[in-house]
Amino acid sequence: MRFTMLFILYTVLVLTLLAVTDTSAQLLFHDDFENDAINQEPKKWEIGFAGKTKAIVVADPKDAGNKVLKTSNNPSNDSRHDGPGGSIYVCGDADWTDYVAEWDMMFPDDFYMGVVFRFQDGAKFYLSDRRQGNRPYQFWKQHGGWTLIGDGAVDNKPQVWYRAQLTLEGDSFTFKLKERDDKTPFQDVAVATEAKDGDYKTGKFGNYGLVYIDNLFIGDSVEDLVLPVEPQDKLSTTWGSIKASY
Ligand SMILES: [Ca+2]
Repeated sequence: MRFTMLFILYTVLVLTLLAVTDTSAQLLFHDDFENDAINQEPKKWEIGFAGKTKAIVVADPKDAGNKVLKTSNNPSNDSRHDGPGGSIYVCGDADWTDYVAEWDMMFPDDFYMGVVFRFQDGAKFYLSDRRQGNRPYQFWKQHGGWTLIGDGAVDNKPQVWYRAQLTLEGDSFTFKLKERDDKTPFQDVAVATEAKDGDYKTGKFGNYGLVYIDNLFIGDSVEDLVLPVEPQDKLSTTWGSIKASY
């Protein structure tokens, strides 16, 4: 009996360890900028395209107690990488392929701006951006020039916090946008923009032009977009509940 009990405990422990160390689905990146200093560059990001602008962490224009990323210190029309030569800041790994990203985003004014993905260098990446008119939302491919690969629409206006979702699955890209306070799950939100393109398989995630970004989660699937419990805590919690049940 004693042996059986020990065997069960051992089996549970091994299974728990396997679950904790399972890397098949995971949160790949998270940043809420709360550990960054105001007016400094974000610590978890790097410069992907070195232009004339600087991304800095600032107080949220809508909530002074919250820190957010302001991706350029220049006005929006002086922050694009082509033309004026704005910088692109990126996060993540060069070998990232498919993932789901969700983040808060606010547009300072009615101009071109958004995010880049599968970023390889200043002339090889995909762009997801809003266009002028507070409605068009598109996917572009940068290859030294620009090719429009997806045309869509979603109502949006400046100075409002939105929650965005970008899903990458092989050569298929999907973008959704809703107001941040809207509790509708993304699975019930209409697709704003879709595109298919197979040229760039890997790359980092970053900004395009001047946007405000906060609460960025990137993971293998929607289920992974939560902050993990520390493995040690998970293990001791499991052990505690096992011991308490005997
Ligand atoms: Ca924040």
